[in-house]
Amino acid sequence: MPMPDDVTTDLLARCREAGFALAGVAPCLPPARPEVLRAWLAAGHHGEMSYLDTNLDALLDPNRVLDGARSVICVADRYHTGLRDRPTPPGFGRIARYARGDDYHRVIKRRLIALCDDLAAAHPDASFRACVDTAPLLEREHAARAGLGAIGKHTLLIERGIGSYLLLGEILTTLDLAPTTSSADANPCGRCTRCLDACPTDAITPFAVDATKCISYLTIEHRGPIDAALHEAIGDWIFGCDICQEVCPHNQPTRRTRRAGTHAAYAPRRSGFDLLEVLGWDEDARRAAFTTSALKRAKLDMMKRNALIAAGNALRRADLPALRARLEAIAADESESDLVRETARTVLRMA
Ligand code: B12
Ligand code: SF4
Ligand code: SF4
Repeated sequence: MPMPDDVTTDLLARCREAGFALAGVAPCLPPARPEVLRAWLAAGHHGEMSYLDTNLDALLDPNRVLDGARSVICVADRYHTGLRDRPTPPGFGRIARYARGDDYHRVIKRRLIALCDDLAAAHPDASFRACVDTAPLLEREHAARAGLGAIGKHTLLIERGIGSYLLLGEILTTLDLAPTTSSADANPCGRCTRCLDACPTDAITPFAVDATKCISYLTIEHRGPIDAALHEAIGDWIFGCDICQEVCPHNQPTRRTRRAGTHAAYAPRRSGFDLLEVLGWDEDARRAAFTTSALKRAKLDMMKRNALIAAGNALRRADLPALRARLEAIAADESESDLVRETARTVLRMA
């Protein structure tokens, strides 16, 4: 027997007080399409993200994430209104919008833990686990089941009137809460294929992304050299990519989306970096530039690799002697890592 509706109503009010743009409750169920997940992994579309493979049992059974879990309290922060970036000068590298303000893992987790503490005081026999991103949980599917939005062809959760610039978090609990209305069966796309057409690396097939082709994966997760055939498609992105979201009709700014607002913690500090600055970083400079930001996931040599690729793309479009000279110096610098030096040489051969 689920708990009375007013427990859920009170909980959702607390989520809103905690500043979440969206909140809902779903029954804690295994994925509806386990065969899709298995096939995605079997095809190697997760690349080096081996944690997805090694945690397959937990992805297929959320009870392995929290023993006896009956419900998932799902929340979302909105981090961007959809306004376009101002044009940037050649030699500038862009970062994805979710990483332009404070690190969402910390911003969301902190508030979820406070909610867990409140809930544990009111329900001492129940268990709670706060999750943001890193737990083996198909977050978008739980969020759709809790009515926070529906999954688009680019695989991201979209809420009508707000869009997909959302970051998700959950509380798994042994409480049997009354669920909110699911939106898991809604199709937000119809016949639209804009994200598939715009993805520069053809990483998207409807409702699936081959991570090994995705610029987000290549620039943030992949640690080795990036296939030269993909360099040009990476354009000026040096951390993540927003193209499939930029083109989505649900993310185009309207009076309603602008009114919906975003959480203050994600107010952008910058939209990217001058490539010469990144190429001159040492570890201390990287750390200083990345404080409290989700950017810290990329190691120094990965950031330099990404900046070199973006520099190569800039050099093909504009005459930038200082940038070219820097690339030549890096290619000859024995103190740089093999990854950085080799990327500089590859880029110069193509520029
Ligand atoms: C691994 C990962 C990635 C990988 C792989 C992306 C992917 N699409 O899976 C990479 C590094 C590429 C990536 C990139 C990004 N990510 Co990411 N990522 C994750 C992570 C950690 C796990 C995702 C996962 O399990 N993938 C495995 C695949 C197989 O899962 P799936 O696509 O959901 O597969 C299911 C569906 O395909 C479904 N399905 C199959 N057929 C059909 C048919 C229909 C009709 C429907 C509806 C569903 C459906 O069934 C499958 C099996 O259950 C989640 C956090 C989490 N724990 O969930 C964040 C997460 C998905 N990422 C997020 C973000 C913000 C991004 C980026 C936008 C960041 C950026 N700007 O660079 C990009 C977007 C790229 C994109 N288009 O996906 C957010 C998304 C928020 C949202 N609005 O949905 C999440 C939820 C993190 C968070 N806590 O907020 N990410
Ligand atoms: S994030 Fe960029 S590369 Fe990845 S699927 Fe979207 S458009 Fe393609
Ligand atoms: S761009 Fe079109 S197809 Fe892609 S997610 Fe948005 S609505 Fe769906």
